[in-house]
Amino acid sequence: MTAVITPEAIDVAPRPIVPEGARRKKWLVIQPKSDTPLMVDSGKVSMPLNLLMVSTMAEQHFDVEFLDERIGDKVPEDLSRFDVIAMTSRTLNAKRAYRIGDRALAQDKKVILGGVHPTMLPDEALQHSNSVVFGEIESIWDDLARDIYADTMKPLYKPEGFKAMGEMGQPNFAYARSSPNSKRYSFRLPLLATKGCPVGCNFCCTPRIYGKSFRMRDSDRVIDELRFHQNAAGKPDIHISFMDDNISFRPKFATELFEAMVGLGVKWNANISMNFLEDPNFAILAKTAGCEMLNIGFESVSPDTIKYVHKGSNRVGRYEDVVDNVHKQGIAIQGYFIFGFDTDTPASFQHTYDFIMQNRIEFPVFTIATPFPGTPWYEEMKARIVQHDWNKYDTFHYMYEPAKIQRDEFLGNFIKVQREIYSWPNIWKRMAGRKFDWIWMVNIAMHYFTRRLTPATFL
Ligand code: B12
Ligand code: SF4
Repeated sequence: MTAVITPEAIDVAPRPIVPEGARRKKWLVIQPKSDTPLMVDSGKVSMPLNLLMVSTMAEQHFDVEFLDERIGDKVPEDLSRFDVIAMTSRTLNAKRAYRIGDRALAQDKKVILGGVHPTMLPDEALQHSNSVVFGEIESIWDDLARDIYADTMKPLYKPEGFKAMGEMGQPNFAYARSSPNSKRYSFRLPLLATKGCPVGCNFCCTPRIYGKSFRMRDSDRVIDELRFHQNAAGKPDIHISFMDDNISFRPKFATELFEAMVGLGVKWNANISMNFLEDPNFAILAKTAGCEMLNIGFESVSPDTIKYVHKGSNRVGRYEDVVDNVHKQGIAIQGYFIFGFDTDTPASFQHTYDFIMQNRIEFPVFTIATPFPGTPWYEEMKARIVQHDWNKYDTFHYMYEPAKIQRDEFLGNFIKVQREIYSWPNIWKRMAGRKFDWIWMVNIAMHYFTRRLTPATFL
């Protein structure tokens, strides 16, 4: 039997979000700084695209004030001007977000926590807030906004499904730019073309938040946003950091996007999984589209470790071809390397060193394997973790004793490999022939930073 849909059923008007005649409520949106002892938030920081998106959603129905503690903005002691305090949090700034949350609750404010850490541990986050948003705000927005006005906020907002990216608006950068401290933001503007990464590495939070989904914006909308930034800057050569988890997961989309970017004059960098770079044409196209650096998670040069972390997109046997394809186009590589998995041995440090030096990786980043709560790997490692202070979940702290390396040897080698890679002669060897630019400056800063490291730095 065919269901009959009456015109009345179609005409039912949705409940308005702001009740007629109601006062517009006021949000304070906060990017908390982290209290990690390392230099994660030092120097220039990138504009928090997540909170710009949150503020852009919120401004539809609320007045919004925005502040970023990382650049020196101060959270007022007295929060009486606000109705809602909305914060984002990763694990490394969760304690700070919770402290602010407690203070706001004590002043009878509504507190909303979102971002990776509250998504992973909503019960913990709820002890310091009224509501936790699982994943992205866009997919639950109408319910949350309506409930705030109706004073019926739920403890958890979890989307049934994800909203198409085409329906998401362009973030309003005025929130970040209006701060008197905005000069502490990097000149690289954050931009999003896709969301999700179905590769499924066991240490990564992304698959837990977005599952196997991978969504893309219309490439035309991305181009519009780039043009918007060019117009605002009054020049074509702006610098963009794509915040995508993995911009190339659908090569057809990435190809279409990069082709549309050719000739725009924008310089950019992006996270990319390396299997797409096995095809030399991909790097050629990326270069023509303005790419100056690719952020590649090599993670390890050991096939056993790659298998252990379920990183199906990395084939160790193809690493050198990938690097070669990228370097032939003059694109620099920020290469991520993780130490401390159970598959690692003391020799892993030497192997990694050899790979980096032989392939002249311009900007290697060394981190310590960190089981983030909510990931499948955290469950596996939980009983062995010796570090329980969230402030230290910044991927630079010692978390547990790896199966084949004892702690002091591990930390000694972790320092040694960094010092050697960033020694003057080795910087010179890796960078020779490259014109002096910001990647040189990073190497110089890393030289001095690595001289200061001691085992205690990582405990
Ligand atoms: C791009 C990126 C970076 C960039 C930019 C960071 C920045 N300024 O935002 C750079 C390279 C600088 C970076 C650095 C680091 N990163 Co990072 N990064 C990412 C990545 C790939 C995307 C983040 C992003 O901007 N996405 C786009 C925005 C629009 O989406 P979103 O962040 O998910 O925000 C949405 C929702 O979360 C929600 N939401 C967020 N906040 C709030 C708040 C409220 C109130 C509400 C309602 C909703 C809400 O709505 C938002 C809009 O849709 C994520 C992976 C991921 N998917 O989260 C890792 C990720 C966040 N990074 C991670 C890590 C570990 C780091 C580093 C520690 C790495 C390192 N050793 O240097 C540093 C820490 C820097 C710092 N001080 O925080 C981890 C964090 C894990 C954890 N549990 O904390 C992630 C999850 C990757 C992983 N390994 O799983 N990162
Ligand atoms: S490839 Fe990168 S973004 Fe994708 S699941 Fe693995 S670590 Fe996460």
